[in-house]
Amino acid sequence: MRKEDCLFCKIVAGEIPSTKVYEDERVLAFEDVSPQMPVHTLIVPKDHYDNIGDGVPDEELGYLFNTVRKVADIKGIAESGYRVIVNTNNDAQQSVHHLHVHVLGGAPMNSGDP
Ligand code: IU
Repeated sequence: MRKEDCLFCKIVAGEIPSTKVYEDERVLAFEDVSPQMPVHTLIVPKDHYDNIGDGVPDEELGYLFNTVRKVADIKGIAESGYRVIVNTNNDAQQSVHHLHVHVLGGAPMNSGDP
């Protein structure tokens, strides 16, 4: 289900353009507009959840996280490695309140990197 005035719902609907990495009936992966690493892709469920604590069904979460592997393959970082981040609420500085997974990689990371 969609939420009014949600940026990522608008991206899912194609109302705001994005650089698509992967899409199927349940999820969309697109390039982060402000990449923190050479590879920085976001994966969102097409249905709206504010964050990981928003009653996301197990099956939805499983599907979302299995998409990480597909994105890593597409972006060519499956072997070299990558970091997966899900910022949740204020202390984590979640800025877009539509559940999303950051997939970061493409270069060696230190502990202070994103
Ligand atoms: P966060 O986990 O909520 O902090 O991450 C939101 C991300 O969404 C952040 O990395 C932004 O660069 C990214 N983003 C985007 O890709 N397109 C946009 O129009 C906006 C934010 I606003």
